[in-house]
Amino acid sequence: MINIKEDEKLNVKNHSCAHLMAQAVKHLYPQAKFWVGPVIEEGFYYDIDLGDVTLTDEDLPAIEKEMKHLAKDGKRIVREEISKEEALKKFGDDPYKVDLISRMDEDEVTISCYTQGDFTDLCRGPHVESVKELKFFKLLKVSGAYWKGDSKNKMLQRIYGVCFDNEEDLDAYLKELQEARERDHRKIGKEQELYMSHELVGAGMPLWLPNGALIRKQLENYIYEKEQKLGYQHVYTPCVGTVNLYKTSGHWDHYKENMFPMMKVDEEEFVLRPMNCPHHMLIYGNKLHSYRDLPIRIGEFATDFRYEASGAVKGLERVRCMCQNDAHLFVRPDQIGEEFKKVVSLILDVYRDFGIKDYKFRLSLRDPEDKEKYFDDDEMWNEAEDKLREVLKDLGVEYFEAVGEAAFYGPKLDVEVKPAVGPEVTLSTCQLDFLLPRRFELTYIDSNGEKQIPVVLHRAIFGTFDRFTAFLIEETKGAFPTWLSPVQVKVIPVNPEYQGDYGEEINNLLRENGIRSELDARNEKLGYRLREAQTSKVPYTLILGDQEKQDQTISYRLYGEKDTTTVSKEEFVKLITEEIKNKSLREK
Ligand code: TSB
Ligand code: ZN
Repeated sequence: MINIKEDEKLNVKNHSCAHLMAQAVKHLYPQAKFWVGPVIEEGFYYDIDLGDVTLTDEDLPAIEKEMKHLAKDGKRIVREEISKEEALKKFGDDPYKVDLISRMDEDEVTISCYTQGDFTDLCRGPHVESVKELKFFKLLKVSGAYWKGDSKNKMLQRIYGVCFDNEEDLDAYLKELQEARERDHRKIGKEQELYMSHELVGAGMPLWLPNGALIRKQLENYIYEKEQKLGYQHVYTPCVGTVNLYKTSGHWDHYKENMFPMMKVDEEEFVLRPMNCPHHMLIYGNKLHSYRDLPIRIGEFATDFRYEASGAVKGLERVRCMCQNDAHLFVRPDQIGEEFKKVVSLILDVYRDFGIKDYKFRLSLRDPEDKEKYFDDDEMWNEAEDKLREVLKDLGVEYFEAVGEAAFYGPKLDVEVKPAVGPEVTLSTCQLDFLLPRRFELTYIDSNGEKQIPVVLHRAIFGTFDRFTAFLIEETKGAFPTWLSPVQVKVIPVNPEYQGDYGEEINNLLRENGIRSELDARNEKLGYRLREAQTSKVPYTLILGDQEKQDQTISYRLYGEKDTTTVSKEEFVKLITEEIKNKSLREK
């Protein structure tokens, strides 16, 4: 999808279109006061105070109509520079503008304004020459947005729109947008009853429904098995810790704003944990380790709580209660490269299994000019960063470097993906850490009998089950591969009166073989039942008529296909069992 903000010409056009929209809103709602109207990746928006009026999407066509009318009028957009005093005089009765003006840099002596006909707005510009150039636009939606993004402030109305050079581009974009909305995991999550939210539980606290829970369980089993084979040891630890635990780890000082507030129980002060590293450090420290024991890999499917701004919370993708597919790997410095390579290989392996192709590796490094910001051990940093690069080169992995983006405690590698709607997010992560083992005074005994400090690799392959599931829903558009589908087979007797018993027999046979099958012998028309199976995206629909019953066969139709194939019932069990065992992907 095109990034409008980054396209120089479209950026200007969209900005001008935001002004045109504001002008139209002012005509229709004279009480309107305007806050900011920036260009974004998807077009533009304007935050508006309409007093007591709350807009809905149904109000947008009237605003669009007024915009078209104004655009036809063809007024020129004229720039003017005025002094701060003049600006304050001109916009003195508008608290939003006064706020903007007073926050401008001291050395900004003049302020630019843009006027088109009867509408003037403060703005840096640039703009198109005349509103006449704004022909192909569309207002997309309206939503509430707190002034300055702060929930203590007044709720303003945010109208989103987009503007293009011609009709074709606009149509193509709207079509893409529609497709993205169709793929949005929040929409599919609701349709397929994968998860829900409830205000009584709280924002960003999803409840996994049976269908979603089934998918998650498959993911857990899948990655657990892989990790076990790779020598991980899985643990269970509580999702709270004392404030002292997080003071020891440093999170209390450096991560507090992302944490839920402290709660007191008797004399102990607890926090809901935002990360699991401290617990795993304690497990490592529970016994003595020799250099021969390393690497030690402690894994956990661990629930964490993080404060995410209410505006940032999004479906399963950005939650406040999440479950990480976490592990902490304790290694000797000489093992960093090898262990890191194993983690990256595991990421690649998993992405291959899920058919994920569209992702970027980002290697976050220290800014050598700004060493203050980082854990102080030059040699360690240089060696580690070189090693990470070397591993990525060895594996033939393409990546980009983000200098200055490393954590205080070490460099890291993240995998970035693009959701259907909204900015990129991180799925997998692997972070090197020189510091935490020191804070917890962790050691191992080297070959000379001396105490040494291990290095830790924090890694999450799925990231969290929440975010990974959100991504998977969007990747597959809800048509999951058979091994992950909550319902794998729908058995439909053509006429339940005549083939209902055969349907039941087949359904039982499949269930006995561990296949998630459901019988639809409702007294509904065949077409209706077939259509319903289709919209639920179940991979296999079995259609059983007289012929099938007589021959003891099965006719099946794959999701998204029209043809049916007839096989013996034994053959069908065999083919679907193989497919599930191999975790085969569906054709796209
Ligand atoms: C990997 N201590 C490390 C861990 O050992 C850690 O917590 N890293 S993290 O902060 O990067 O989080 C791990 C992963 O959780 C991220 O890569 C991301 O995929 C996922 N994640 C982070 N925040 C959220 C959130 N609010 N909702 C859903 N998933 C999230
Ligand atoms: Zn960690």
